Amino acid sequence: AERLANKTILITGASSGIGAATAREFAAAAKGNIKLILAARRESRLRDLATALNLSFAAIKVHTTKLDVSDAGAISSFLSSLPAEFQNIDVLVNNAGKALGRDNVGEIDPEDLNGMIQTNLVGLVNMTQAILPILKKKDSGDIINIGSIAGREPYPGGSVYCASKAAVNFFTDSLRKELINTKIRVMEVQPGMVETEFSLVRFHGDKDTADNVYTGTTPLTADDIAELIVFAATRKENTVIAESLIFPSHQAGSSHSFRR
Ligand code: NDP
Ligand code: 8X3
Repeated sequence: AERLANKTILITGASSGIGAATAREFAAAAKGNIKLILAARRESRLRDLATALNLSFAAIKVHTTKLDVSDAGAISSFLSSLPAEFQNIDVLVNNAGKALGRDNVGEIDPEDLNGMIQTNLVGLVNMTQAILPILKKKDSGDIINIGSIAGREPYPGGSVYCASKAAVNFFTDSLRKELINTKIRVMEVQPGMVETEFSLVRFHGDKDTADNVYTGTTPLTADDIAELIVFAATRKENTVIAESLIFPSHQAGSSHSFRR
């Protein structure tokens, strides 16, 4: 709790799943002694989460903001419209992301292609570039990017999503090296299967297909990932949890491909 006291944490994609759980976990770990900036496109969900957090923690300060990370212009106006007491960001959790479709190459919808790359890669890069000057100025802070097993082990029907997450991995690694002479920590959490709205989004709202992804398995919950993110952010400053791959106990990889 002391290591988080009075810190300002910015979480993208905080309206659902891992992002929302991470907001709750930071609040609990800091016993409310924290400032949270919650960003996503669905602002009413952010407001509901802020209301719940304010009810649970007397001291907490929560700022919610509608932000589409794939819109470069929106990122700069987001920063300039931050209330003064939220401007000194200490931790950026680049969580906003998605898979769109499970189509093989040749059948990928250009809108899905664009949606994944603009959010998972371009949005993450633009957010990082926007916040980095704040961290550099005080020579401290954390950037925690959400990658995926999909960025380490690609699978059929996931080419673009997997490529976007592999790009997150290489971007993260490059940035960590670029910042080696600073006290800024750059970290990546790579979840395996987590039950969130991820599959509902991937299958464009088809609930049956989305639910089927988890049938017969015991996926991780968003809270499990949130615990790891907050663990990484609360290590002593000599420690960088650079890359952590996290599976539910029934999973050991992404998929096997054989010609039979
Ligand atoms: P959810 O769909 O539950 O949450 C995704 C979040 O991202 C939502 O809050 C959504 O909010 C936000 N988001 C999507 N597009 C944008 C955008 N353009 N701008 C701002 N926010 C956006 O899924 P998860 O919680 O599972 O996903 C979180 C991260 O975890 C993603 O990066 C995903 O790739 C990664 N991941 C997930 C795994 C899983 O199995 N669930 C496994 C490995 C990685 P809104 O729609 O309101 O904008
Ligand atoms: C999400 C995990 O394997 O469904 O990143 O692509 S997977």
